Amino acid sequence: MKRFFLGIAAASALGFNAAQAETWDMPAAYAAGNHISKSYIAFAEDVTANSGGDLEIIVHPAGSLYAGAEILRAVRSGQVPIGGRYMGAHAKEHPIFGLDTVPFLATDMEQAWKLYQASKPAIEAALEERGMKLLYTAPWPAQGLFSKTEVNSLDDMKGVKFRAYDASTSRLAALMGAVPTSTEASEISQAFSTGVADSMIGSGAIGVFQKLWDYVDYFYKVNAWIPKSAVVVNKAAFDGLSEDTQAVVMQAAAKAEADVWATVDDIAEEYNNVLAENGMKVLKPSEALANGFADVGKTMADEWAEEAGDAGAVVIEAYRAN
Ligand code: PCA
Repeated sequence: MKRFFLGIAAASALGFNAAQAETWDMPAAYAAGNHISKSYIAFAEDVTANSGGDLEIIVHPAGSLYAGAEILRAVRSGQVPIGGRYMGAHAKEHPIFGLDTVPFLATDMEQAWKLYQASKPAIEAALEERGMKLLYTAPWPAQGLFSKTEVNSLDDMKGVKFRAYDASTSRLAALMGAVPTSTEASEISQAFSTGVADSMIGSGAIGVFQKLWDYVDYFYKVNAWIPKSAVVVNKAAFDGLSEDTQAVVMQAAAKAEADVWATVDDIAEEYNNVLAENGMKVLKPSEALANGFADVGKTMADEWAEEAGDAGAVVIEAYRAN
């Protein structure tokens, strides 16, 4: 009997089984050590361990396989079966992808989770139209302002060189009168060391892993928005898995999602502590600065609503109702 089972195991290891063992490369844009990449790695290890060798997922962080801007297209076209990507950067393809980058709509994790739940059906539908499936999302800490010089109000941002990472942060720069330049997170050091950027919006996560203390002295906790990165899979690749392996993937995704949402607040605080330990001034924004951001936020919320139309209004309503 034992020998019989071993025989089957050997046969499937040699590829005689219908569902063959697969290895999936998973590109990701951000540093290996940050909480988003770590979540992907835990998810990948979970799938690899629990699929009985049917599916191994290997995460390639820091843009080493594809740059952030290319990841969604690579998954969509099937160049890679799976990827992790900052969702807000795709707002031009569908406004729902950018809802979580509308300033001040959700400013703590509880609100961010509600916003996610309210928008999830629309996000899933937009991905499905593009041949992809949402596995889970991982939140970034709330976004704050990094600056070389002290910023007491938005007047201090006029003409300042500002690193943007998507259309929303470019728009924010324009509304502040700053001068945007777009770079991947992996190119932040280069942008600041060559004087292309003197300020940026981001989270402590980026501040820590790009060692922003080498370039800037101030981090203002504006809590402007809580963006998410999404783990998405090519639909055909997912459908090609056995039912058992699909279930393993979905379970690992649910676990990774629960874990990262439950721990992000503590992690965010640790990141801010590391910034301070390295000499940065981690501050609450002045009232004038907070008000300035609130005004810009209103403009951007109106612009999003116009762009997203009735479908967007339904999502906002669902969010507010909870
Ligand atoms: N920083 C990312 C996106 C989210 C965040 O906090 C970036 O700077 O590219």
